[in-house]
Amino acid sequence: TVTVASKITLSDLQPSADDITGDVLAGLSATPKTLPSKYFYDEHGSRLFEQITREPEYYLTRVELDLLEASMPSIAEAVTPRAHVVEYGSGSGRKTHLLLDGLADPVAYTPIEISRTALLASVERLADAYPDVEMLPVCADFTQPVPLPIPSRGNGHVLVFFPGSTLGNFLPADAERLLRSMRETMGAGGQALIGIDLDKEPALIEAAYNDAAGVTADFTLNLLVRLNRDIGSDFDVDSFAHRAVYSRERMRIETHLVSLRDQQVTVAGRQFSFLDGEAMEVEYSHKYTDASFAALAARAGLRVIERWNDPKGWFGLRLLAA
Ligand code: AVJ
Repeated sequence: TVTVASKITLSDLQPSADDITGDVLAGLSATPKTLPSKYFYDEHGSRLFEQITREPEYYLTRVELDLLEASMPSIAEAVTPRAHVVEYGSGSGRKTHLLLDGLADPVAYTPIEISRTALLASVERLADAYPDVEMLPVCADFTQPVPLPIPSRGNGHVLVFFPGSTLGNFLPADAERLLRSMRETMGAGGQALIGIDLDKEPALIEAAYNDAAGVTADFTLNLLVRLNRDIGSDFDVDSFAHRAVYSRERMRIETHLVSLRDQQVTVAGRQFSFLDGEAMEVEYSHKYTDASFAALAARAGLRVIERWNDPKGWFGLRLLAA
């Protein structure tokens, strides 16, 4: 544990460095080929995602912010007072502000984030705004159970905050595993507030992942740019195209990079052939119904104790307890 600035105590659980090359070689050897979406978020990718959230078609962030703001009084009533707020990911700050402003007397704030730079930047901003909230950032991988630092004002009840429908990026079995880890991190009497994008008219969902300005396409293709830079692969970025289609049956956006010609790609001295039209899987964004989310939570040993949906039923917040 190190004191980074007054009032900020970092727990550094040193997540093992990502083996990008290993993950990419494994993904390209699979049928169909896949690449992990977690590698979208280099510096440029994170900026492109922020830009996506401002595109007119990408309703998720706007609807969730409005829902959180409108529901905050009712959320504050349902959450056990004097919460130790534990956010999965460091967030853009706006949702965190709404939550910390609206809760009754939160004692501590712990973002859990794998990037130390993003983690420290976010708590340094928040420390000034919330002098009475102890900042206890943890550098770790939140898909594993995380031992939490104990606030100096006492071991309050934990409220895990996982907004943005980021859960939707995980395959159902992985989402279940993540929720199980969350249940352990929450501990006895803990709660979790989770944002989920809800199933709706496919055209609306597909538009959100195919914005007219092409920001989402740039975001997807940036994965190849960053791999070329960071692991020395030679993807010809102009010979791939972004494609995002909603599968009603699986209730998820399936994002692919489609090869625009027969071509070879070399990664770490190994060659991979792509056929013209071959689609490589790069991201899933699962959507939920009330029933499908409650069932997922139940498989992880969690119960939905309160729910809030926006007036159009596009996006939901769920309060879970063990
Ligand atoms: C940040 C994971 C919530 O899946 O909607 C946005 C990422 N991908 N557009 C999502 C994303 C394409 C986003 N999450």
